[in-house]
Amino acid sequence: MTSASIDSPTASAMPDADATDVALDVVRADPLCAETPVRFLTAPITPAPSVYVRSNFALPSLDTTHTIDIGGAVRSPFTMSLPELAALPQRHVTVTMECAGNGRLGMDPVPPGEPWRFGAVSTTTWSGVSLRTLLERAGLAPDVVEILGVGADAGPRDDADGEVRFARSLPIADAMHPDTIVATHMAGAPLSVDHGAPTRLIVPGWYGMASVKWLARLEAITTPFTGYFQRQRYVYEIDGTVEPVRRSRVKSMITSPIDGGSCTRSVTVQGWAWSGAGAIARVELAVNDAPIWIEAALGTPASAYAWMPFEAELMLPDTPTATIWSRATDTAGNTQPQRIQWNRFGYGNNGIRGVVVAVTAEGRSE
Ligand SMILES: Nc1nc2c(c(=O)[nH]1)N[C@H]1C(S)=C(S)[C@@H](COP(=O)(O)O)O[C@H]1N2
Ligand SMILES: [Mo]
Repeated sequence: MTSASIDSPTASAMPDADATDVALDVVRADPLCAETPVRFLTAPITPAPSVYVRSNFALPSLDTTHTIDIGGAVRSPFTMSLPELAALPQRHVTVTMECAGNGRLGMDPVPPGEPWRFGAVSTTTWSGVSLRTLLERAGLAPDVVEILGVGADAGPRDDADGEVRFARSLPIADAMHPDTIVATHMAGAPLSVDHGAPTRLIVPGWYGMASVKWLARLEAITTPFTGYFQRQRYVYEIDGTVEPVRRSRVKSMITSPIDGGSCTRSVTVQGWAWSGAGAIARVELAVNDAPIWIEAALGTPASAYAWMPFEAELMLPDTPTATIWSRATDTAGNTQPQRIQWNRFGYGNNGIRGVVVAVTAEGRSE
């Protein structure tokens, strides 16, 4: 393990003394892009005001008269109002959602894009109606391959002509999964504007870009979508090849001790692991350059889509600082790589990461 790959900025790990009541670490003010501060990442369910926010364009202001159009290659297109949505059977899903750009600052060289550190990930409960219920009512044509979610937000982009609207597609199987929902609530309260009020998609297991906010239209399409956010952004672009970003890669994060903090040699290490490809099978920890991986104990996640808690007791070496690494493996057999293959826009950084701590000698006051 090289210390180069732990290049982890620790600004959020060392908040100002009076910053403890700040709910979010702002990455960009307008439109708001903000991370969950590390001190809130220890909670299994992220406090609602600290759920990360990522918006590409000026926020659309939609009110309670907002409706969703369901159309495209369907038997009976229709328009759904919010009261009609509220009258349908409600589903609740607790989901760990991560922005595909999370950890971009840990890549070398740092790719263009919002400068996310490691807090663009949160876990909360979303409530609404299964997307499937709406699609069944519309009646999909037999040749439908994807469902397109279109947001009410749009704006100019440097590398596109005219206005670009936020839109993202899902394969039929993911769209028809009962836990893919058209959500109206987060953590038991109506969605805030930042989180997509009055209604958005939630796609468990996928990076955040699939969960289209300010949902205006659902369209059944018979050829794969090729819009801006499917082919120019939220893509893994490597040596000219382009692959849309989809499910979340297996990843882990140590939340205690915190990066840049201190601890005694004998320390309880805790954190979270998650994957869009399956449950977490194993989390291992290592210290400094020792090629010895110690298996952590796994706990019980809040749901099948929520991050897995892990914990282990370690004895750190008698050195002033130590780096503690975590590495997760999912039940599909994916393990976090030492370092990801660099991609042009800096998505999907699930490379093994270490937290650097100052080691306080026991029995000695410093
Ligand atoms: N309409 C619309 N939906 C969107 C976005 C957006 O800019 N516009 N951003 C996406 C991205 S990149 C992420 S990571 C998630 C973030 O959801 P949150 O702001 O509720 O955390 O919303 C997704 N849905
Ligand atoms: Mo994102």
